[in-house]
Amino acid sequence: VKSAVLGFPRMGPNRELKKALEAHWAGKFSEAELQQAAKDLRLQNWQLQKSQGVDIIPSNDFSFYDQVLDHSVLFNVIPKRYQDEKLSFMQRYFAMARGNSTLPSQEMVKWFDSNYHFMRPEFSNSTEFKLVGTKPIDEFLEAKEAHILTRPVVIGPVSFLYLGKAEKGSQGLDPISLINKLLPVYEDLFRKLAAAGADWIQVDEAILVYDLPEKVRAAFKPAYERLSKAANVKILFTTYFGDLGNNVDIINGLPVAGVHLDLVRAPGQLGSILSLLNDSQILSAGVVDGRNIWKTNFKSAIEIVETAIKKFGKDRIIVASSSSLLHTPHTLDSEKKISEEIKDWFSFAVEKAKELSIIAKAVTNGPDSVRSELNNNTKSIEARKCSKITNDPAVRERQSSVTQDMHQRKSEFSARNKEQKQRLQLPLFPTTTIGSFPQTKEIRLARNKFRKGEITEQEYDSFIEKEIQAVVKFQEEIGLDVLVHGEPERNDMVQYFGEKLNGFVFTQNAWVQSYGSRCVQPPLIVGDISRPKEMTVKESKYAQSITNKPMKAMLTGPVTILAWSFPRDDIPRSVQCQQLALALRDEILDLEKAGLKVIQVDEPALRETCPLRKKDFPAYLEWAVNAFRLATAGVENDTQIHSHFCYSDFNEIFDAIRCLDADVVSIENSKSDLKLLSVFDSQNYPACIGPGIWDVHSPRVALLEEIQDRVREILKRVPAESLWINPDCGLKTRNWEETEASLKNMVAAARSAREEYKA
Ligand code: THG
Ligand code: ZN
Repeated sequence: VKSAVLGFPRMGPNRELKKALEAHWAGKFSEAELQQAAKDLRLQNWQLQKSQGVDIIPSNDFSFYDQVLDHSVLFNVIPKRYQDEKLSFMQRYFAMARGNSTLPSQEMVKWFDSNYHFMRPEFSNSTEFKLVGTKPIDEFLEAKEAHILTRPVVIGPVSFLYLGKAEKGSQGLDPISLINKLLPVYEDLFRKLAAAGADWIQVDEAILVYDLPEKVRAAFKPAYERLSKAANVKILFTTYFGDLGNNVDIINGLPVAGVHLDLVRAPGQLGSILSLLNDSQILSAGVVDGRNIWKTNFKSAIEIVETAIKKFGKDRIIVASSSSLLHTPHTLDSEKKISEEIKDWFSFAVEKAKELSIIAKAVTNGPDSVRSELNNNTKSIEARKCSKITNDPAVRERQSSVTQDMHQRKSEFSARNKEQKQRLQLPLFPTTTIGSFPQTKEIRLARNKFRKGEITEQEYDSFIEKEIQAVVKFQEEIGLDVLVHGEPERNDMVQYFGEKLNGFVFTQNAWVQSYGSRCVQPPLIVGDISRPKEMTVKESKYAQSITNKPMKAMLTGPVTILAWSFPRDDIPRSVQCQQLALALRDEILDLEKAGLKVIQVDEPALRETCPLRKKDFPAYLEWAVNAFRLATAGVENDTQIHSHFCYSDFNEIFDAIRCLDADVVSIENSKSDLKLLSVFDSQNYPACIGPGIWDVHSPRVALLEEIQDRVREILKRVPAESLWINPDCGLKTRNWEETEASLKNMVAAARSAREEYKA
């Protein structure tokens, strides 16, 4: 029985790729230097996996930015706007990824239910599929030169088309209709890989975990009939992130040499697949979690693999990671501050590679061949189960006493609205921002110095106070109505809370790629969650004390903290979410007590955490919405609760957003041509809305006329008394110059709208 990894994190142990990319973009690192750094990292990753004993190592899992973008470029799926330019290959690639001085980037979207983002392919009627460059072949040969025979990874043709969209100007085009034009290029690629010496190709058709239109489902069989005959190379038809559900019938009779299944998220599908595969097909059993950081329970993993072996025999089973390990941090070795007791519960990418080889040995040569590894694993698993750290009776007791009315504000919106108006005395079309202000070099530097102990707590606190003073003064001067403190003390909107809550462990170097060169350090939830003390009150209270304008306190909501952390796998997410909600409820009541009249609780991850199948939405939305309500509903009527949503197609979850019962909802909207607003319009949304007035993700300054036009358009859809005016997201990644210019225009537009409206 062989072991296999489906993909490895590509940033490097110390985010070497991020650093190389950002140096290159800054003009400090040539393209040749960048290519060399990438080559070194690839080799290092292959050798690392080999040294852990992995038999089947992936290639073409590397990417300078995103693997889906790589495929678009490889197949010449390059929208016209990027073709007209006289750009080099790499310049065009990075223009598609992140835009350049004249071109915006392609659309970036969430990869299934993960915190990874991919660049959405754009197809048009004139898309001419052909191979551009030889990346998968080059990387295969590069590994071969180092005496490592890899299994190249490619995105399957059906997923590639389905995850894409029609290019502007080709509206009405259904990408899936292009399949017959696309397949010859896949055939070409497979032939070239075979000629280079590949015996297997991992073809990822991850969309099989979605509810798919019949047309898309029907595309698989004919496509794989063709591809299986294209070249003398075996296809591993690869799915992950969930259950195939009704799509399992696609596997039946599919002419591929092997199938990979995610048996971590959906162990129950093993039986049905075993009966579907024919006598020569191979099963790759994904038993080591690619989406979380927990040590694999060898006993249960081996049991699953043994079940498969019983039916298929050892030669036809591969032990694999459930998905690519892209979503896990590089290695546990870098963590020097986590206590040994807790560290023993984790396994990051390198350690998972080792686990795979141990499981493979155990089932190939019998458990005695790895006896001490198995015994140690049992000990770790038992220790975690029994640990005082994981179980906090006080938290459980509090959860058991949660009542229905704790989810309910004291009065309904219309009554609250009156009291809030009375107390806040805001003008028509109140202006505000989403919370964060530019995170300057100085801020990052001070935070780092404090972290390293190079400045004292007093020095750091007074630095933060000065930053808050400056931001408050700035907002007063330009005339915003509801102010924020700017969040200079926060690194990341989730990591920050993870570092302050009991039940979490945070890491020094456990970075995971979010998009391009950007990474996040998800905190690890290890035990029952509680709040040892106030988390944000000091800064918000201080900020309110230096202004007469209402100050808005800023929190991340329970669903989003959970979504962007590594959750526990021993209790349901709904239980963890409720624990977070209770901790936040206390924080919110403390903020209210401290005099904050407006409190924003952001839930940008509400949509992405949705289950992959529609049938599972209602159960999820119920606990998610309840968590938000439990966190926020304790306040008085005249305390105004805001929430913010971004990166999401939230029309689909509109009912859930309404059920949050927030007083003001701000939404990222500026890119979507106001389409999103129509749903608020058509549903008679009861509360206040702040549709994003300009796109903060672009360095462009929003012009006064543009904002004015937008406000007029919005006023056709949103009642005047419900409208707030704000940017579409936090300003953390912008610089001060852009921020000041855009905000001044925004305030001016609000003022002129008030005049126009009166007239
Ligand atoms: N926090 C977390 N997850 C997220 C977001 C977030 N997922 C969705 C979205 N926002 C992703 N966006 C970003 C934006 C910026 C960065 C990461 C994700 C970022 N990271 C720094 C970097 O890589 O340079 C981190 C380094 C640092 O803190 O110094 O800028 O907001 N959890
Ligand atoms: Zn946002």
